[in-house]
Amino acid sequence: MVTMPRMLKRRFLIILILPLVVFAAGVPTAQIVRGQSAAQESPERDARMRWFREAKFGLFIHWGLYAVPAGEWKGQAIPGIGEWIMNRAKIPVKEYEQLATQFNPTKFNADAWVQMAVDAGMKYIVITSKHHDGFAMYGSKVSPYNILDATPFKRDPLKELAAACARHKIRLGFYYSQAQDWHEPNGAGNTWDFGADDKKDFDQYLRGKAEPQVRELLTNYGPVCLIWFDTPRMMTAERSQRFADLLHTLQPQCLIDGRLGAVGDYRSMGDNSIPQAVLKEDWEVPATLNHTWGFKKDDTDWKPPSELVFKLVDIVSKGGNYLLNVGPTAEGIIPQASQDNLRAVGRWLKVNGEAIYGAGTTPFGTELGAYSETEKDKTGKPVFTVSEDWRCTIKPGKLYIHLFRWPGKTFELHGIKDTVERAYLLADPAHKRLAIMSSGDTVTITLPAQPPSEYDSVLCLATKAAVAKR
Ligand code: FHN
Repeated sequence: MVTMPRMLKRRFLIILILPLVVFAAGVPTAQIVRGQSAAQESPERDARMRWFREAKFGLFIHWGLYAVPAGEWKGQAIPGIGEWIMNRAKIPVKEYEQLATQFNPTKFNADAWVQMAVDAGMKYIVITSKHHDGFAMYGSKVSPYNILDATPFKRDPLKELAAACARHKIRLGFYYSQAQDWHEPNGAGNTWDFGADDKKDFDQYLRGKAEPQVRELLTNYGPVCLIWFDTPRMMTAERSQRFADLLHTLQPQCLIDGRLGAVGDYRSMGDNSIPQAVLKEDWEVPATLNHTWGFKKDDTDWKPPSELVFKLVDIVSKGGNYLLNVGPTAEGIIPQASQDNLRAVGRWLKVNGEAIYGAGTTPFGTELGAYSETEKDKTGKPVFTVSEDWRCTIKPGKLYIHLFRWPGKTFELHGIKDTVERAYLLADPAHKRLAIMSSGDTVTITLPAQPPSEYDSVLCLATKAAVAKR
């Protein structure tokens, strides 16, 4: 039997009510870029953020010339993430550029990629339009170093993806490396060809390439749900504002991630870094399925669907979005294991999606884990041990208890006195009522002998009082 340590009902209420009080403040967003803090919430921002808050699960795609070497350069395996091979192996621009002549992803099928995202239950797609290597994966008039002009492929995959996304009614966003551009003498990052960054005319690069390319992306590809900027080296507030102004002018609904250089529309967590507690602001965690973003032929250490489902639920219960990456090959194929594992998540979501899309954060918190009283990390701080028994997401009038470990005959929950009217498992198509016993602020639900779902069996508790949605 899983029991939750007792907690104060007052704390429960404060957690539910506080976001409503703060969001109601409606402070205008006249700050640099667009404010993301709850104190800056306005009806306009609320409307703009709505789809993102509902979506919860997105597909990240890292695809570029780096898929050709796939982690190996001149017969040597290059350690680190695949899309950094140019930097890690200090490949001169003149040599790296040659990869374009070999890049011919004839197996690329935009509809198949989008269909996979749909099957996985993902609600938005973010693809690299230009990564740090400086190569544009779309037909750019700003620089000939792009897939349409420099490869034998001679197609614009972003155009094809935009059309496929429109057909499948899924949102599309673009990753754009605004600061690092290892192909350009004045872009940040390439010190092996062009010397130290502080000697470069960075604004010349920004104005001459990055800003006009972002303009192209916001002009030629229909509605763009977000621009995913990254690694904001040398990005002052003024430089960031220039990009933000472009977005505001060309596509005011388009969101800015948290890595532009000044405050964006939401917070981007570190790669694969899930916070320990609920965060009230909007946030997203970019994450890998193995250990690389761009395709690497040697990296086959795939996270199993059980781990992906746990992470998705964990993230949603803390108020975030999960942007999960695939790294397609140079032929244009998403690795089969990535496809299989994502589709397994999608099958779970088909049954249990009600507890994910648009769901609010846990009103509890004790189920997330605890700081060790004895163990310390290198800096002397207590180690946080993540607990993986259960999580909770909410909707008005519903508590969804995600059971990752089947607790046995009963599940006991404390601190929700007299509120549960009905209990059933989402995986049971008949939603057969489960027996409920209430005693004080403890509710005990009688469960069947076996969990109905392989990864996470969701127990829905319908409550009398409507529970506030975040
Ligand atoms: O340097 C990049 C990396 O290649 C990858 O794109 C990730 C995705 O979040 N972002 C940067 C590192 O944080």
